[in-house]
Amino acid sequence: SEKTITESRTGTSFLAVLYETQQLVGIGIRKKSIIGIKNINVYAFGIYADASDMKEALYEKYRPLSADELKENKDFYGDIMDSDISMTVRLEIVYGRLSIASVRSAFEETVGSRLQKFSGADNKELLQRFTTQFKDEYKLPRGTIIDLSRQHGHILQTKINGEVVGSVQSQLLCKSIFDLYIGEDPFDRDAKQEIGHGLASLLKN
Ligand code: DAO
Ligand code: DAO
Ligand code: DAO
Repeated sequence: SEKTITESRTGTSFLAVLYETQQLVGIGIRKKSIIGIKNINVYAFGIYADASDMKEALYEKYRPLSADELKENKDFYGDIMDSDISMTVRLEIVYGRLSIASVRSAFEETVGSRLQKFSGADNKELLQRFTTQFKDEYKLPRGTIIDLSRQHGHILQTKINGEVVGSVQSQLLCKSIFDLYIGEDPFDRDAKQEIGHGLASLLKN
């Protein structure tokens, strides 16, 4: 059977390798605080990257730095987000009562703020055109797996439980998605450390 690694706080397991060439570099949790309830764990996430793409894009530039130095280097994360290295964020839903309305508003808030930050424009119309496709009757029960994969050419492909639900070609969108996990204000800071270490090791090994 295929090798998996378990996120201990949620008990979620992640495959060590995805799409044949992408290796798991770290796991984290997306939490959300709600008034009256404490922090809820919404989903666990795993970040995957292709080592040969990493080397091709960044080996020369970062040759002088050690893995430990890279992990603390802001440009290193920025270059990974800007590049078109094959990477995936796999989300596994752990919160059992997630409504589409809340996914829509979270998406507009979190991804929307990054689109704004990186482009200086609010892209509101574009975002809403996208999020209104999330129909209220869709269900995202506990255990649902969503893959957000960047493919060559800055194409972001979204899959739900293995089924492709859409592809968008946009460097800005890809960067905005990865920024949620490895940017300056990530959802899970400890996970970012682990992911940074994993990405640096892929480049150096
Ligand atoms: O359903 O009102 C609620 C509470 C849950 C809020 C969670 C929001 C975060 C959603 C992001 C999920 C993306 C798949
Ligand atoms: O955690 O705030 C966040 C945003 C994560 C991006 C989630 C994209 C989910 C797209 C799901 C479509 C559901 C119909
Ligand atoms: O590059 O011009 C641009 C802006 C892109 C914004 C697109 C928003 C669509 C959101 C798709 C999310 C897929 C998870």
